[in-house]
Amino acid sequence: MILAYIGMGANLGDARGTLLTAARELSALPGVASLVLSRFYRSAPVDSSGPDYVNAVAAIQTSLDAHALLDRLQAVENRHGRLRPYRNAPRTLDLDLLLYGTQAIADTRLTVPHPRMHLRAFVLRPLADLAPDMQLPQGGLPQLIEACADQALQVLPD
Ligand code: PH2
Ligand code: MG
Ligand code: MG
Repeated sequence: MILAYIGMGANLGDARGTLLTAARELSALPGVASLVLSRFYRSAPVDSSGPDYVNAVAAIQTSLDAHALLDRLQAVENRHGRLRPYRNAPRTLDLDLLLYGTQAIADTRLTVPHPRMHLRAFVLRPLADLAPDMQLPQGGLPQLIEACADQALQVLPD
């Protein structure tokens, strides 16, 4: 089994409800054994426009290989009405494979670790809920979070 981290985001529709439903769907996938969800965070869109985002991170144990997992994530996105009209367009659901064990993958479909995750507090803060001592290639989470431009994240109450 591999420990993988999934970045979850939405800024259209019932964003929080969609993330909760998507987390349940991920945990029910064949080849996914457990799922732990971070807190939920609200923040303004980064490099984008539209309503505020709700973001979270899920940690899963999986026997799926990275590309099969990516296929499943995209199928869940599509089931929630995800459209891709242009880069960083507002979206009903975004599921990004952030980390797949300790593997580094770079091909036409997938780059892991996610190439921008170390720059985004909306990823790092929920990630730190689950793995506060995690080291990324660029450094530890508290130090990376401090250096992020998107500091104004609001923790949503449970
Ligand atoms: N995702 C993006 C672009 N900008 N901003 C926030 N706050 N949260 C996101 O999830 C997000 C974003 C592209 O995936
Ligand atoms: Mg994304
Ligand atoms: Mg994405």
